[in-house]
Amino acid sequence: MATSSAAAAPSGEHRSGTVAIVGRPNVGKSTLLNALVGAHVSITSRKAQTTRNRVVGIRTAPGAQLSFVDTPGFQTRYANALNKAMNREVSRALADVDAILLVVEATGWDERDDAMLGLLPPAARVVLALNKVDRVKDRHALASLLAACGARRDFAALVPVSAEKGRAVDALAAELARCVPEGPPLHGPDEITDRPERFLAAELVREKLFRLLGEEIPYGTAVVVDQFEQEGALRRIHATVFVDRDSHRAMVIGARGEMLKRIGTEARVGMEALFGGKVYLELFVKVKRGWADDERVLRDWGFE
Ligand SMILES: Nc1nc2c(ncn2[C@@H]2O[C@H](COP(=O)(O)OP(=O)(O)OP(=O)(O)O)[C@@H](O)[C@H]2O)c(=O)[nH]1
Ligand SMILES: [Mg+2]
Repeated sequence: MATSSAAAAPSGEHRSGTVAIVGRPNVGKSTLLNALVGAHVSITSRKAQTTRNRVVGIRTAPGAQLSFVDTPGFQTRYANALNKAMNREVSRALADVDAILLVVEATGWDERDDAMLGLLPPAARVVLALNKVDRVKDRHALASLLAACGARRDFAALVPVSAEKGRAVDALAAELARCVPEGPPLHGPDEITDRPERFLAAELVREKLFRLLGEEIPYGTAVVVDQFEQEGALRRIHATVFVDRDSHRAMVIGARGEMLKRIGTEARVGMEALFGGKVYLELFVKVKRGWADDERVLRDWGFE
């Protein structure tokens, strides 16, 4: 076990592998993935359960290429079909990876972290990231948390990080690189995700719904891209926001359409930054009652 020391792979040796990022909701898994990759490939918000599908982000650095699988936060509180599909994504992501990055908050171990820890295969190589260390003022508390975490499992490394401030992210990547096998890079240096732009576009709309709407409504929304056309450097995208109730439709649209306009503008800015080209985005809002508990609809929308 080691705390954050940032040694690069020995010269001449290249490592390559897959790392699943897991943890309870809202600990900063997606923010950490984006910091590791250096691009906003996975959406984030201050609300729990933002991520719904696995998203792979690829980090290419001298000596190592790591494919990170971001996953939904593992939780046992809600049990509709969508939540069950989200937990299945977590279990699936744990199979066939070279290492696991378990994320907890540096402000303290939570009993909900135990549920996640219990799912990790006993033989897996697990690195523990204690994220949001920027919020910890008491160094002694952090030291005793590190000791307590070390007693819970034989972690390959324990690394206090701040995904948001970019603190110790390279050191964390170096620890993870040690956990994956030697091998050549499997992706080109410009490849940063396995997900198509169509998926990323829908996700960026969903991110703005999570960030801009109240506490309840985002959980009843889903986004489907109906049309995605590229004309030179311009992408023309039509997407539908599905909501669970009529009253939610009115909230998403807002007075004089102001809310929908803001969601559209912010999503478009995010897409233009990620895709590196101009985007024309048109959004529609439709009601589909009970979609989050409808297995058939969920399958149509890409949940397995
Ligand atoms: N202060 C602080 N906040 C952070 C840090 N990393 C993430 N956050 C915040 O924590 C919140 C949750 O971040 P996400 O990356 O969406 O968390 P997640 O674990 O992917 O959440 P789910 O997908 O919902 O499970 C956001 O408001 C982030 O800005 C950090 O290092 N420091
Ligand atoms: Mg997430």
